Amino acid sequence: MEAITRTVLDCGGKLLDLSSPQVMGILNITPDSFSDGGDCFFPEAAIARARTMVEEGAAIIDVGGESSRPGAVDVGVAEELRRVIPVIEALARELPVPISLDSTKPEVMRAAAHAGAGLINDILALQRHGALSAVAQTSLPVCLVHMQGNPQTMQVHPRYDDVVEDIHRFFAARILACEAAGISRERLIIDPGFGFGKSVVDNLRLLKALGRFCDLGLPVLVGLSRKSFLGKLANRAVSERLVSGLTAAVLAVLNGARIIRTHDVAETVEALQVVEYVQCQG
Ligand code: PT1
Repeated sequence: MEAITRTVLDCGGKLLDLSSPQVMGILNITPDSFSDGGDCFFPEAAIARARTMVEEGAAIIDVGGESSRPGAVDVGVAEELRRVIPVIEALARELPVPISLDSTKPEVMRAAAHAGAGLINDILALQRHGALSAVAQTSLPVCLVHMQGNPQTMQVHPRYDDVVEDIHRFFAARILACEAAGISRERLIIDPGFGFGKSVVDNLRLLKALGRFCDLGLPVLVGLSRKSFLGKLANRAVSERLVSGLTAAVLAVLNGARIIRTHDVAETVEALQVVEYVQCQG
C-alpha cells in the first residue's frame, strides 16, 4: 500500500487532519432518507443535530438534500437549494469543522461553496454535465463516489467483471478527468460507494480489498452505516444495524479507509479510538 504523503486537506480554510481516521457525520435534510428521513427536515433540528455530532467527535458534517438510497426519487434544483443552503450557511459560520455538501448538481455545488461549504461529496463522481467545471472553479476538496446505474435502478442487476478492478479502473479514469478539468489530485478523495449498484458479495469483496484503492494515493472514504447489505448479513432492520456498521467501519479503517461516513457518530468515534490506540503501539 502506497503511503498517503499528504495528510491535511484544506477545506476552504478549515483543515481536515487525516493522519488519524476521521468520522463524517450524516445530516439528511430530506423527508425520505432511508434511516432517518424527516428527523432533520427543519433547519433548527438539522443545526441541533450537527452540533451534537461535532460534540460527539465528528470531523466533518455531510449535508444532503436528496436521498440516494435504492429507489429514491429525484429532487429538483430549486428544492434542493432551499433545503441545504440555509443549513450550510449556518453551520459553516457556527461550527469549527468543515461542512460537506452531498449533491450531484453543479448549481447546488456552486451555491454551497459560496455559502461556506468546505468539501463536495458527489455520488456521481462529477459525471453530471457542468459538475467538473463547477468544482474546478472552487478550491475545495471533492469526494468521488462510484455508483453503477442510478439510485432508482442500481440494485436491480449489479454486474461486474471484477468488482474491485472495475471500480479501480473507474477511479483512475475519473482522476484523469478531474486533473484535465483543473482539479488537482491533492483535492481528491475516493469512495467505492457501498450499496450503490452492488450485490451483497460485491460489497463484501470491496470491503476486503479496500487496500487496492489506497494504492491510488488518495484518501479513501466509506459510507457503510445502516446499509441494506449489512442488514441482509445479520437479518436486521435499519434500526438494528449498529453492531454490523461498527464492525464494518473498523474493518474499513484496518484496510486503509481514512474517513468513515456514518449516522452513528459517537459509537464510531469510540470504535476508531480503540483501533488507533492499538495501531499506535510500537
Ligand atoms: C456513501 C454515501 C454517500 N451513501 C458517500 N456519500 C449515501 N461519499 C449517500 C442501502 O443499501 O456511501 N458515500 N451519500 C446513501 N446511500 C445509500 C446506498 C443508502 C445504499 C442506503 C443503501 O441500504
